[in-house]
Amino acid sequence: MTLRVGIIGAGPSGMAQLRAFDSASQNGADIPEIMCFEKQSDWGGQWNSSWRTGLDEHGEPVHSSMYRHLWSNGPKECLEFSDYSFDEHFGRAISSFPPREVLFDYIKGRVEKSDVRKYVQFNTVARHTSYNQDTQEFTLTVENLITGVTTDHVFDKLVVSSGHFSTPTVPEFKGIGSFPGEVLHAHDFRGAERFSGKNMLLIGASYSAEDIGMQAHKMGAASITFSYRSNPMGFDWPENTVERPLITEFEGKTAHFSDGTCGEFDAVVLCTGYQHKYPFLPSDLSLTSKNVLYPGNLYKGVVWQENTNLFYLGAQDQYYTFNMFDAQAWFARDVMTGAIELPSLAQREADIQLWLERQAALADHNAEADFQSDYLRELIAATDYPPFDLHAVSQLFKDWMHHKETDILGYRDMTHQSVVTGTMATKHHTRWINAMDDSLDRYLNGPSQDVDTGTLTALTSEFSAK
Ligand code: FAD
Ligand code: NA7
Repeated sequence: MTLRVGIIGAGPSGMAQLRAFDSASQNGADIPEIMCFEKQSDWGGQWNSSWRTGLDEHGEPVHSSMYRHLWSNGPKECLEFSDYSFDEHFGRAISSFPPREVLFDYIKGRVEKSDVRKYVQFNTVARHTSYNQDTQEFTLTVENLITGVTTDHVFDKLVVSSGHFSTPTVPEFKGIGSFPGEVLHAHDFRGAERFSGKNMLLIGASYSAEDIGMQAHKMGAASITFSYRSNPMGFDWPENTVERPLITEFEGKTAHFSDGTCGEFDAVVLCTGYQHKYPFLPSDLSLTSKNVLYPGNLYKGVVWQENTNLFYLGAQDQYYTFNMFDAQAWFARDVMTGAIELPSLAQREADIQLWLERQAALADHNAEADFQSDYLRELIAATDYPPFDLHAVSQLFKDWMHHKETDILGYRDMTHQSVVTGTMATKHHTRWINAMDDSLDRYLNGPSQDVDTGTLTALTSEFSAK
């Protein structure tokens, strides 16, 4: 009987799974019966961002946490597909840190070359899953969000690729309920323009805090204060930016910090991360984890330990992204088809423990990048995913982190070399701090295009600052 594969989510991870089967079929392999369910009306996951906050047009939680003026926060050379280069997609060299729409275009380009879109049911949300031990089958209930009709589908293998940066972690702080200004979580942040002239407080000390803080700076915020729980980010911030330890309480507009200092603020952004949340899975199949590089209970970070018919893609914290999802999808595919034979439960557990011990000993960000490179090395060695120089990518990560340390506002102006094609990125026509139009058109075609009056002010500042 033909293998029946269900995929939940058509973001970069789900798209990688579709591409993995597509690639095998091009090499002559039988393709399983595949059904992919995507609750949004298009694929791309986080990269298919929305202006909406809270609930979408169907009353479902808005998925994407991305926002206007989001530019890649790592070099594109660290995430390049090894079977579909940036050169192939754009037909020329581009810069190392493109904006969201450009990367969205890139990930769509690969899957649009094949006909895998036919496997995806859009506007369709996974609601419920059960597993029958006797028949070893999953029954997945999905709802068509346009018609409201639910249907059941039976699968031999189930791939969870629904992402884990959508359900915000929202801690409580004494007095925050009486704060008279705006309070929002990073998930609902859509752009910093309205924070021009404001005193901003950002709680958290990771990617979202750093980027939203510097977006606010770019858009003219009066001051930015970061509040950290564990460690400060420690970058060489612009003059209007400081880091303070955790808030003890709010009193009106005033926030008090644990070092005894305080400040008055106009708006608070909780950059306090996200929860793993799989409301369509029973608890015995549902991953519970913090945002870490190696969640427990997943063999090779992919195969559910107690039920090897279940696979998770992209469940890790991410240095690598698109190419890691590929490595995982190729691995999951080969386990599903039997091309990779799984070791015993005990051997798998021993393997997981080794990775967890190594994770616990990671000393710094450089070691974390090496750790994830080693993880990819193992996965890629097990499949026919085109290998690439992981040592070189690890070095790119380290260079990038060093650039951030030396110039937090300028690291996106640096250029890096592709390990897939050897192409050196071009210097972008506009420095990130001055780039006020993040569209694909402007990115590719530069400042020579016609300017409408609505964008004239912003563009003038771009030109004059170059
Ligand atoms: P997602 O992109 O989250 O996609 C999951 C998909 O599953 C979505 O399409 C969603 O609609 C769907 N889905 C969810 N639940 C259901 C359901 N019940 N039924 C049906 N469908 C469902 N990575 C980078 O490489 N560079 C960056 O600069 C970068 N910036 C980021 C900035 C932000 C603010 C965030 C949140 C993430 C960023 N990332 C970045 C990481 C990003 O998460 C990954 O690049 C990538 O999008 C993860 O892909 P995914 O498919 O695993 O998950
Ligand atoms: P991360 O990277 O998971 O970071 C979450 C941050 O929030 C981290 O600094 C946490 O501090 C902090 N946090 C969590 N809970 C609290 C409480 N209760 N109080 C104070 N601080 C808290 O999430 P991000 O949103 O920054 O990034 C996620 C992805 O989005 C990433 O892939 C980017 O590419 C974009 P900790 O250090 O744990 O003490």
